[in-house]
Amino acid sequence: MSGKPMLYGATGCGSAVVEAGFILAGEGYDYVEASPWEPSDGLTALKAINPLVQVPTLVLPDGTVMTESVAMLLWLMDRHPGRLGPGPSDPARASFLRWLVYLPAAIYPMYTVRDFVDQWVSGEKATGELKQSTVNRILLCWKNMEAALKPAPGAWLLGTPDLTALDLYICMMTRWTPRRDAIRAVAPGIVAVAERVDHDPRVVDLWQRHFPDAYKDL
Ligand SMILES: N[C@@H](CCC(=O)N[C@@H](CS)C(=O)NCC(=O)O)C(=O)O
Repeated sequence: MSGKPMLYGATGCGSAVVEAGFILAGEGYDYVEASPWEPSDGLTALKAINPLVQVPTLVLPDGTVMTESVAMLLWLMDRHPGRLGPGPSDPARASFLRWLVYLPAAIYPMYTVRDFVDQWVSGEKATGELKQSTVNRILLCWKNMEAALKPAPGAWLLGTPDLTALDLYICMMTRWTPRRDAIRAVAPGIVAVAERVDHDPRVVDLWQRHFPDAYKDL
């Protein structure tokens, strides 16, 4: 053991935002690739610690297992006050928390359904309809967020001096189906912020590793 937290992740998956959080916080971590879609030693190890077999899963140096990307980001914020988002006394904190939870609570579960659609319904018609329904819901969620936040051009999502965990999440999640062009049609300001995060020098290599030009999700 290196004494660092061990992150179980997968290329192009939700673990990317946690890696970005570690980088922005300046905290070291070890990484195991454990794609839920491919047999591997990492996946076998993941199954032993997370019965839902989801990434990200984080094992802390004391052996504590964490699931839920937002919990990991908040854990990092606790350890690195002033990084990744407004602190408890900042007036922007309530809005930050609202949208920080909204992304994994309202949008991410749509991928739990669509990525393994055969677990929910069977038959070509039903699976096609359900997948389309998830896209409709994802777009509605982005549209609601855009209408509420009205992102200002050239700023981070909440107008904070530095980017926050919220900016990192939207950079990652707008890469997923139905992807940026479709999301831009309902949430142009959010996609503009995501594109700004793409080019942040602290995380540009990370995004390139997770989302190379050939990246395609399910
Ligand atoms: N609520 C979890 C969702 C994690 C999640 O759904 N991860 C996907 C990969 S992006 C996964 O592991 N899917 C496999 C499955 O749900 O069986 C979080 O925010 O971390």
